[in-house]
Amino acid sequence: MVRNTIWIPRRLSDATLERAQASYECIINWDDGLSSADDIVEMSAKVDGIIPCHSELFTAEVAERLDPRLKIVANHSVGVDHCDIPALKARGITVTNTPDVLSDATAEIAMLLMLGAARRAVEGDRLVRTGAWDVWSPSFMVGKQVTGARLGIIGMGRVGRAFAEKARGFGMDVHYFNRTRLTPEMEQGASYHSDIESVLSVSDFLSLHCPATPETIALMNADRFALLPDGAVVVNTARGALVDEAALLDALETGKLSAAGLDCFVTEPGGNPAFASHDNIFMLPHIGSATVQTRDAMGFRALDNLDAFFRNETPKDEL
Ligand code: 8YV
Repeated sequence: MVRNTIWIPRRLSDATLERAQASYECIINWDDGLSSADDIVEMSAKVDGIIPCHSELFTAEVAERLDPRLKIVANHSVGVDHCDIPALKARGITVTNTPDVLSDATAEIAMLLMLGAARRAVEGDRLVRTGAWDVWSPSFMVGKQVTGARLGIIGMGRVGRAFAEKARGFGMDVHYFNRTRLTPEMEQGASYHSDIESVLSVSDFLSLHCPATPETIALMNADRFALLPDGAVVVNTARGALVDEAALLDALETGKLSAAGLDCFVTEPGGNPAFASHDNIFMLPHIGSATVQTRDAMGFRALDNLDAFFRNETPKDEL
């Protein structure tokens, strides 16, 4: 039987690559470097499917130029803002993602960022690491406590709900905004707010968990930061584009916000150099889903989608 050929443009987990090679002719980018629009177009003539990460950009311009051989873009990500889905569909290309399997890992990183930002992890780590820790006092490095505080979540999808569950374990009072209200079973006691402004007004801590779409770009702008309680902490593990980074810096510099925890940035890789001098910004390089278990699960979910597609079935995660 002729095996389908797929392109894997990033170094996915070993288990994923092993399974992929058992089922497909694989072209693997062992170097793990980024692919340009021209690279993607060139590869599309050689393969039936691609498993890209969020780092491979399938813009409308790329979609237009893709070779008709390419039939499926089986993303190794839950976010699909790197894909122009209508443009890909217009070319008859099936697009899938990997929901569910990364929710806990991403929620863990949100928790790490929230605690690290609230308890001044950057500053404390530097003090000890550099040998500059030469004093202790009860008024030293005092932070903000999460236990009993109000947590606002924008976007109560799978990751938002996983984070809410973990936050309840810390005794937080969970509030949320979502386009539609959840069922009581899914709410688990969280208070629903029908508009973003209302949830902001009660968010001692705010965590963003919505996708980047034209409607959510710069969702957190100067006007919205102003609505948060004084000294709020903002956490973003979703997409950098949700935050107006200049407005965030402003809010930190005026003391409106006490701290921020960020795993994603408008510019990636790289981040925002203007953040570097602010010890009250706890930053990670987009590693929300980077655990062994979750990387395997993401790779397997993308392969499940490919396998279904090539069996002429509808992939579970077709968008
Ligand atoms: C991934 C992500 O690290 O799934 C997403 O949307 O942003 C991250 O979990 C990345 O996309 C891997 O491809």
